[in-house]
Amino acid sequence: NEQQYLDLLQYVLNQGHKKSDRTGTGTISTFAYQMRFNLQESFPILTTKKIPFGLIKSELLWFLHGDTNIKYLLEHHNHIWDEWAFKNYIESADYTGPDMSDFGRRSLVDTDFAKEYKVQKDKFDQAILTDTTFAQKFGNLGDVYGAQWRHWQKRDGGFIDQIANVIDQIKKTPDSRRLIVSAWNPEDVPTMALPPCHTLFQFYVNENKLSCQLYQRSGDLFLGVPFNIASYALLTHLIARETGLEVGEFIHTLGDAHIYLNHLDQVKEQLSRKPTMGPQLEIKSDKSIFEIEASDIIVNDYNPQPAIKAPVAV
Ligand code: THF
Repeated sequence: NEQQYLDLLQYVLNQGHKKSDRTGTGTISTFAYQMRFNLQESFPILTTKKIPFGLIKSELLWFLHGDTNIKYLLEHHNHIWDEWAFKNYIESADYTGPDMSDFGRRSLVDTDFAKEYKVQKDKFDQAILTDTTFAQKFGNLGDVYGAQWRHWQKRDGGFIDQIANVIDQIKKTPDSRRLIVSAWNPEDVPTMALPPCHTLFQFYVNENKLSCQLYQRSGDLFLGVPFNIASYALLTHLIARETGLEVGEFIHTLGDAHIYLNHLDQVKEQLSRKPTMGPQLEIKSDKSIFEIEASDIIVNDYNPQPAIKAPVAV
């Protein structure tokens, strides 16, 4: 299972071409790649570096609740979406602190700036956590995943709950070829903090087993993709449990599959490691998919090698 991910890293190192990107960091990139993970065997969370599963759980539950405000994530000590909210804040008229433009790149090359950035960012996080009005104004990322999954806005003023609908369809018409959830809403893309990277997913039922394929338009192979694999594997488990099915496969299809140029040393370090046996997922609750809590979900026998730190491109 995990070897496929390592093969992808090696493939992009070998075949990737240099490509500039939105964030100005630069990448090596290839187009179109597919991996298949058998969810019956083990839970696909990497063992060649430590992946913080707690962050994956709180992010997925945040999506499933239809929440788009980083306040919930901060309450669960999850900071993976902070930068995008912080960016909206410093570009607004309400921000009066020191110049924070281009903070992602500057904090990597300028240690004084990095200190100041940390001060401003901690202040921002505290304000989100303690000031409800501030959180409503600046914690919201726009109509990102949670909004499209649970309340896709309709022309007539109503909304569509794609997750509830797809669960219902899997139960009633498991052979359907329309078991699809789309996060890509062309009308909303221009106003989103970040247009969805995981664009669309489809379920498939065979021999009482539920499989899921994700189409991801853009994949940050070192930081994001290991999260995305584990996250969609968990989602498949949760939907299977909700519909009374076993798990089948998770198929991950990538569009622009890239390694950021400032992740190359980390990738080489990871490729020097050997994967070990994957863990097993356990869900210790009979609460519904919308009520389940992070503490109900655990991975057993997860013995990863040490984490490998890398900066995230904003
Ligand atoms: N933007 C970019 N450039 N890459 C992404 O992977 C990405 N995401 C989400 C939105 N925008 C993105 C955010 N997901 C980490 C992991 C996932 C993220 C963002 C950041 C990260 O830094 N992971 C660290 C651990 C972090 C921690 O411990 O706090 C790691 O080592 O894995 C793709 O969905």
